[in-house]
Amino acid sequence: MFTRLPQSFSRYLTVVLLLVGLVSQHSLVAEQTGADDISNPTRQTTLLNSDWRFELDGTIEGQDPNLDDSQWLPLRLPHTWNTEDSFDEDPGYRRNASWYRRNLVTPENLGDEHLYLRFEGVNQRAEVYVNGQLATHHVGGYTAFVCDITSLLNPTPGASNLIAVRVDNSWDPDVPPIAKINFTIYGGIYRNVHLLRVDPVHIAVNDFASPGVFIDTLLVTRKEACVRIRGLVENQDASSHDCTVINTILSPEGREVGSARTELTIPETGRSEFETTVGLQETPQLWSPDNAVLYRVKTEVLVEGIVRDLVTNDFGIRWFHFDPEQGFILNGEHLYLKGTNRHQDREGFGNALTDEQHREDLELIKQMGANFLRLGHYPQAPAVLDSADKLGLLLWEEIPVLTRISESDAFRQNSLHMLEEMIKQHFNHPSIIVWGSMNEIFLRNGDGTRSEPSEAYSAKVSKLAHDLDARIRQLDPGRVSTMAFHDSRQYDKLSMLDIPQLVAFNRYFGWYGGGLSSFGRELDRQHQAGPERPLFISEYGAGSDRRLNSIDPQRMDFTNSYQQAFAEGHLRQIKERPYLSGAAWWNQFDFGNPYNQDTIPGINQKGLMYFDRTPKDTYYLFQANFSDEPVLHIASRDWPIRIAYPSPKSNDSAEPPFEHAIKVYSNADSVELVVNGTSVGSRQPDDVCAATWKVPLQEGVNQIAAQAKFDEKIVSDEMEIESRGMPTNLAKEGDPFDALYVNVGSHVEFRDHKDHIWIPDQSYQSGGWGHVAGKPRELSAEGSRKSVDVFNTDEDPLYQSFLVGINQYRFDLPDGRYRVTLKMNDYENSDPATRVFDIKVNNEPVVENLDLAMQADKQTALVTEHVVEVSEGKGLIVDFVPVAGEPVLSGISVVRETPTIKSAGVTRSETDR
Ligand code: GCB
Repeated sequence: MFTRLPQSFSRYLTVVLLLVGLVSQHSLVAEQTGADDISNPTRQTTLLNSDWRFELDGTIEGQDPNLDDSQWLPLRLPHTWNTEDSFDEDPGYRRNASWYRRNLVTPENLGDEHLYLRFEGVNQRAEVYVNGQLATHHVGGYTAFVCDITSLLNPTPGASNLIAVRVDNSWDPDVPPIAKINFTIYGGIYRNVHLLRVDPVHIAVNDFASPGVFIDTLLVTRKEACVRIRGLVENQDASSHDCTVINTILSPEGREVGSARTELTIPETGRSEFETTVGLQETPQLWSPDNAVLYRVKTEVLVEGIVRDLVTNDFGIRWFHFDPEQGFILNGEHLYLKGTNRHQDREGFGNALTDEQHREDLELIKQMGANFLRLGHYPQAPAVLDSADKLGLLLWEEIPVLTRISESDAFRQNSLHMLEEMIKQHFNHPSIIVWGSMNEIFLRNGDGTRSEPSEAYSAKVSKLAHDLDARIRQLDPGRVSTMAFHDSRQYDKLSMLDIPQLVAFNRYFGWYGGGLSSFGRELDRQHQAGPERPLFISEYGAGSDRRLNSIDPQRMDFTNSYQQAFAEGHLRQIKERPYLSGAAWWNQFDFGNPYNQDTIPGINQKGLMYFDRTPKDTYYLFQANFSDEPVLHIASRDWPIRIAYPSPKSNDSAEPPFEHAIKVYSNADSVELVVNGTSVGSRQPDDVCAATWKVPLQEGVNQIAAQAKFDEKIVSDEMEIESRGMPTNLAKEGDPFDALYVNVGSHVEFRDHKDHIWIPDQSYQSGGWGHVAGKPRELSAEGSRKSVDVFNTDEDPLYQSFLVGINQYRFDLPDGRYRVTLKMNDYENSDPATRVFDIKVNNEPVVENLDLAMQADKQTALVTEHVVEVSEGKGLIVDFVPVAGEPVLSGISVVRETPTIKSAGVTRSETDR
């Protein structure tokens, strides 16, 4: 006969048997995960990501168990319904409610144990129902929440229970973020869901969804550490319990290096706190980006000698502070914070990333050599925090209170609640050093406009800023509070720079406004104005598009060339200012940005990596500056086709060949460049690790190689760069013309999907080509040079610049048959008869009374094509004759209909059509 074992002990036995593979798991533990691994005999954590069904229509009674959901979409979490619509041409994206449902089987032997659901993140309002009854609701899309579902379950073992979750990402003035903000609020259950099974006496799981145990180091030196462990134990039994809490500290190698016992009485259906300090019985192994060692606290709760709950929590031992003159000091040593920012979304997935994808992102950042990451603008997934701890990335985490606030009390309460959730949930992560409470809060006024805020509104903002900051300091005095300030007088007026412990600036000199070199001057001014304030740059950045380049890059042109120049200029100015604690580029990855269009609709393109995580050349600039590993990269992956421009004075393509600038990013002492097998010399990279050669390239494909020696190791990089000649004298004999593509009204080269390069515009010169009259313009939103979406095309950048009031476009072509393509869009009108013009080709009317608003709506691409015979050496003349308003033109291409043998234009002509 077996005697009946105490319940917890029998669970312990089951787990041991599972480990040696003697019994099979029942269905609930099919997706076992979690930090509570093999050493945990008491609680079970099960991933509940599979077998959900989804219904877009949130107006139905989705919680009703009698509702048939067999036609709902089966899916696996994480999930969002906004992967596509934030990027299409319809303005906006779906912000509404939807339903998710899943079945949950009542486990065998549940006894008096409790079942909780834990949601890592639901954007942004959630109502959770079990068997038709509301179990909980939660607001805020970026923090976890937990609910006890035990009493709502059908208690019969094996019974089905319906879990239904209504998720709503509608705009809600009471839930931060509220403004028309610059990132997508993807709706859905977009992070993991877990089921927890715990003894009635357990470490609290729903104390702001925290781990229930809070670990910090009250005293740390190189020689010793004193660890404080606090926690909350919950008793769901109807009788009180005397229990013992045993905290054991395990070294990174798993050795026991300290422990403490605390006796506790917990009232019936109540909670009790414990707090203990443990001196480490070894010289502490300090956590840092170079040595990300994690200690572990094992917390056991025993009643009458039997373990009723056990949890483990990792932590790190380190100390730090920010100094106004010396910057950031970690474990007594200066550490410059080499930083970047991260939004969590990714191409094709929206915000619904798997843990593996989150980890990949953090690894990419670590490989770049960064040691600091700002999680802008919201708390991120547990996988992110865990990876940062393990990889050694210092973190700034913040709540999404940005751009503006709502004046309602609910907004204020929700902000404070989110802050507490964030801090309590992530308290034990050694990676976190800074808590952020607000970002650019005066970017817009309370009503969403950019006008001067009222005094009443300003006072509310200031009050909330003070309250959030005070709450940070109260909840976590071991870390530092911060806010990100943009360029606004309001902060000075309200003395807001004196609120946080770390003052951080978002500055975009050389992008949204101001000159590149003003950046450093502004920092010096701030440093002088508040010499007692430690300073950090929380954002600086410029956007780029792999299709755009220029030999004359300019502010906000989205060329790779400008992004590189901008980043180099900033890195230089940052390096020159040792009082700065560090700086974080905005942003590591391109991200979803539904309102402010750059050159790709719906995407903020300031990433060092594209939305799909392909690195831009600029990624390697940062890697060369940040990393201690050898870095060598020919910075032209996004500019593989170069145009050999003739000298502007020349009317003759026999001029000396155009010299192309080839840049290499490297942290080597010296780099050698080899072009088509011949060395063009060695160079020492400059103060920001860039070395540039001017080299003539041969027409067609060139082999470019760079190599450098790192100690005894030779590192090399190579790529092909194609050079395409561009004759000035189009009709010149022996240099027959094939095709020309012109990005009208722009100084930028645009590479289309067939690799045609739409070259910068110019005014007409005899023997050559160009426009006659017209004012260059760019599509812009809100008075800045930011672009706006052009519909019916994915060649937005081509249409975003144009000539207004153009009279004529001329090409002095040799005789032959050509296809002429014109690209246009009306950038300002949707009313008929406001912009009407005729188009004539060599005096023949080809389009009459072209009313752009009638043919295509405002900001919609319109293409016309015409085949024309050029004869008698007269060349090609396209006239734009105004009937009403001014004619506009965005792009023009001329392609010879019968390809010549030699390709002399700027394209491989026969692939054109
Ligand atoms: C900022 C904001 C950030 C934007 C960024 C930009 O200052 O804090 O949310 O995405 O500028 O790219 O405009």
